[in-house]
Amino acid sequence: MVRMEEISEFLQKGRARNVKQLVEEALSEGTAPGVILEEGLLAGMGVIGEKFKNNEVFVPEVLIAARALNAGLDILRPKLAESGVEAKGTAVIGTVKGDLHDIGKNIVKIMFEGHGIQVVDLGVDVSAEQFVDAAVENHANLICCSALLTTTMGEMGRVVEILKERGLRDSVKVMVGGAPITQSFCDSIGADAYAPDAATGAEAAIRLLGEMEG
Ligand code: B1M
Repeated sequence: MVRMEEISEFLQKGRARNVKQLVEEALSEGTAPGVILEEGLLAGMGVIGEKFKNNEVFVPEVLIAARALNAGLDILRPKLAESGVEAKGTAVIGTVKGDLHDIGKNIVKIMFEGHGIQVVDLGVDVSAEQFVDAAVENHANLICCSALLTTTMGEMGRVVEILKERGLRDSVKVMVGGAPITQSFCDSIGADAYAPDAATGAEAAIRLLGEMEG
């Protein structure tokens, strides 16, 4: 019988092939897809997220673990759909207009997916209008903006303004992050959350999505 801890441990070591094999085995033994997701894959990614936050692992380890997560998710995704396990919400993510830095944004995306949030990745150089349009198109509850340049962070305030102009402010939350962003900047533009790192960002996203449900 495959133990969920084994899946979690192989994921943390970035062993994609082992993760894939164990997920297949666990499914064939009759373990529920939701259990494999929560107690195997997401538990393992949670450990990586915590270690990344504490500087115990770095970008390469996160990317390798993410590859293993995806190998497991590829097997699990159709089974999850069949068994009715729903994503915890949808987030639109991107790096703001004029800014091409995407390493941090990609890690935030990984951590979100590791927490069971569906992510629509708009890439880099994304205008405020594009963020809002994509949120509407994808029925997203959360817009996540990353900025690495002091010259581009102003675009985040535009996202909040456009949501207000379109009467969407109550239905879409806004999270901001990136090296030059601070809590006081977040407060000054009226965004809903700031996170200093990807793991904290994923936790904040779960909290915001929960607030919207309740
Ligand atoms: Co650029 N760059 N860069 N750069 N670059 C910085 C940001 C800079 C601080 C370097 C410096 O001068 N010391 C400086 C900005 C200065 C400022 O504005 N105050 C700078 C500059 C000036 C520039 C150019 C203008 C240089 C030039 O051409 N003259 C140019 C701009 C291009 C553009 O965007 N239009 C430029 C270009 C580049 C490269 C293309 C060479 C490359 C980017 C490659 C890529 O991303 N694909 C690059 C890089 C790599 C950096 C540094 C060295 C590293 C950034 C990085 O990836 N960090 C950076 C210096 C530095 O930060 N030490 C620098 C690792 C990453 C994991 O961290 O992105 O902070 P970070 O993400 C973290 C958190 O911030 C948080 O979670 C992540 C993981 O925990 N987070 C969020 C991020 N987004 C979040 C969103 C959230 C929540 C959390 O919620 C929505």
